[in-house]
Amino acid sequence: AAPRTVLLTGAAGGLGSLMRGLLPAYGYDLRLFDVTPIEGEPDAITADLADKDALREAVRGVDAIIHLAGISLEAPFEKILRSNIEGTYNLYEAAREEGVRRVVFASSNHAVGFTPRPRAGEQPILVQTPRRPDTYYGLSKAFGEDLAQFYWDKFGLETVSVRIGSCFMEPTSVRMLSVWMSPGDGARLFHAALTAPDVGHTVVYGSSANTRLWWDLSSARALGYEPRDDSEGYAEKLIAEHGELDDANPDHAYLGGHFCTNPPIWPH
Ligand code: NAI
Ligand code: 15L
Repeated sequence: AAPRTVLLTGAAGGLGSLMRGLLPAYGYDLRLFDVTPIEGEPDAITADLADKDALREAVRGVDAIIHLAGISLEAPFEKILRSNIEGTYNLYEAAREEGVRRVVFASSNHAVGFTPRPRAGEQPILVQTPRRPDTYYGLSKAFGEDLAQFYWDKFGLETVSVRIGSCFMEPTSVRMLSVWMSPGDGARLFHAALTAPDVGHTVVYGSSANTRLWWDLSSARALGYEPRDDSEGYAEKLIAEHGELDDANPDHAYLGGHFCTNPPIWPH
C-alpha cells in the first residue's frame, strides 16, 4: 500500500519547510521532527537525532521516513560526526527496530563533489561515478549512502538516496543553473521515491530538467519522477550578473563548486 504517515526529519529547515508546504497535497500525513522548534506546529517532535528514545517513538507506526535532519553545510568533523554520521545511524537503527520499510535519504551532490563538471559535449555524470566527497559534510553523505546500502542488504530496509543539487525557490548562481531543483520538482521526486515499488537501495540525482544539467536523471525517472521545471529562465539574468563559468577558476572546475576549495582546511 502507498505510504501515508511519513516522518519528516529536519522539518524546521529550509527544505523541510518547503516540503511541509507541498507534500500534504499528495495525501501524506506528516509527522515532524527537528531539534529546532517549529512555530505553529504544536505536534512537532522537538528532539535531537542523538536522543534514541525520542527517535524510536518518532518512527513508531510510520509508513516511511524522509530524512533531512543534519548539518547541511561544511562544519568541523566532530559536529558532522554527531549529527550526520551518528545521527543517521541512530535513525536507521530506530527504523529497523520499529519495522519501518523505507527511508528517503537527503544525500547531496557533495558526496561526489570532486567529480569534474562535464564541459560542453561531455557525457553527464552517472550515479555509478566513484564517490569523491568535497568536504567532511560530503563525506557524511557518502557514509549515509553506504549505511543505506548496508541496511538494505542486511535487513531489507529500503532507501532512495537523493543526491540533491540545490533546492531553493530560485537558482542564485551560474552553477545552480546546472544543479537546481525547484521545490515543486523536489516534492514530485520525494513522492516518486516514497511510492515506487521495490527500490532496494536506489541512488538518484535530485534536480529539475535543467537545460544545463550536469548529471543523468534516468535513475530518478525510473522511479516515476517527471520533472516539470528548468532553470534556463534564470540564465540570462544570472550570467549577466556573474559571467559564464570559468574553466580556469578552481571554484568552477568541479561539481561541488566552492565546497571543493573553501575552506581549504577547516580550523579546528
Ligand atoms: P537546513 O540546515 O535548513 O535544515 C536542516 C535541519 O536539520 C535544521 O532544521 C536543523 O535544526 C536540523 N538538525 C540538524 N542537526 C540535527 C540533529 N542533530 N537533530 C535533529 N535535527 C537536526 O538544511 P536544508 O537545506 O533544509 O537541507 C535539508 C537536508 O537536505 C540536509 O540533510 C542537507 O544536507 C540536504 N541537502 C539539501 C540541499 C538543498 O539544496 N537544500 C542540497 C543537498 C542536500
Ligand atoms: C548542499 O548539500 C547544501 O545543503 C545546500 O545548502 C547547497 O549548498 C547545495 O548543496 C549546493 O550544492 O548548492
